[in-house]
Amino acid sequence: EGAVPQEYTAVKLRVIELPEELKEYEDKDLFLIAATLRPETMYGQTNCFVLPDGNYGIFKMPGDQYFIMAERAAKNMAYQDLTEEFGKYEQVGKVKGSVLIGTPLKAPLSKFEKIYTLPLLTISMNKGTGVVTSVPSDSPTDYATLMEYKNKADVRKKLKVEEEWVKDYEPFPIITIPGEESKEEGKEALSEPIDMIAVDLCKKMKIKSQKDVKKLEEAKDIAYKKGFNQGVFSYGDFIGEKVSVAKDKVKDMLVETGDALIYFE
Ligand code: A2H
Repeated sequence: EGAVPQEYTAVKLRVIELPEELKEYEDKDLFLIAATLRPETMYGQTNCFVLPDGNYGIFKMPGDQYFIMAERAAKNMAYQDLTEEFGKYEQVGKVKGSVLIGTPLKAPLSKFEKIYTLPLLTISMNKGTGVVTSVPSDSPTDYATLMEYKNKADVRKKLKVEEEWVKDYEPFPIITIPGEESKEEGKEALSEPIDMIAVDLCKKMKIKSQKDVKKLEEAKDIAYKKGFNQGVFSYGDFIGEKVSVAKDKVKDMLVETGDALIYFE
């Protein structure tokens, strides 16, 4: 943890079919809580990630809602006035990440009615909520991981991912990086527009797996900076607006509809 607090948007992905182990939550409002730095990309969600070996807690939150996330996050939320009583949180259960794999969710703003929970082996349980929502068009890690599950039967088998959970899900453009026109009359453009920065980078850098951590680290930085500084929405409620300007509008909208909360750590 650095000296400067990082602002995350904690996005609520509703559990729409319970795994056997969680049947007692049948008539409850139960959510996986994903921490993101890019709330404006939520239109592009195709799946959600958890760490199979991760220990998650189930926490009772105000309004009779139940959040699945790392206990660390619940504790932090307690000191940000997000729980029933300041400084306190109520844990009602626990669940291993592996139990959540394959769980269908309803993700706010996603164009898909239903997305699935998949494994991601590079999740740190000491950051955010330990749950990562996946936007393969704009996050290189998300793209590399989803494509690996779509294309490699052996990886699916090893990580217990069913083809059913990935086969109908493709990244789609939500943010365009405009091309650069030449200043000189009649000269060809300096660069072409890019409609899915993460896809572009993974292809150019030949990233093929969630295990290519070194390259992914580099790609992640480029995607993040370009998306924020140059990106323009091509999908959703703010088409044509710059990401740097409208990012907060999407974030505020998610908070106002009760689909997300602001969380610092
Ligand atoms: B981001 P930082 Cl479109 N372990 O959200 C590993 N990764 C985690 C995590 C954890 N415990 N908690 C959150 N993250 C991911 C969207 C996104 C993200 C896009 C592009 C880039 C990007 C959709 N996935 O992150 O270490 C989450 O993925 C690249 C910076 O705090 C979160 O934002 O900088 C980001 O990493 C937080 O990483």
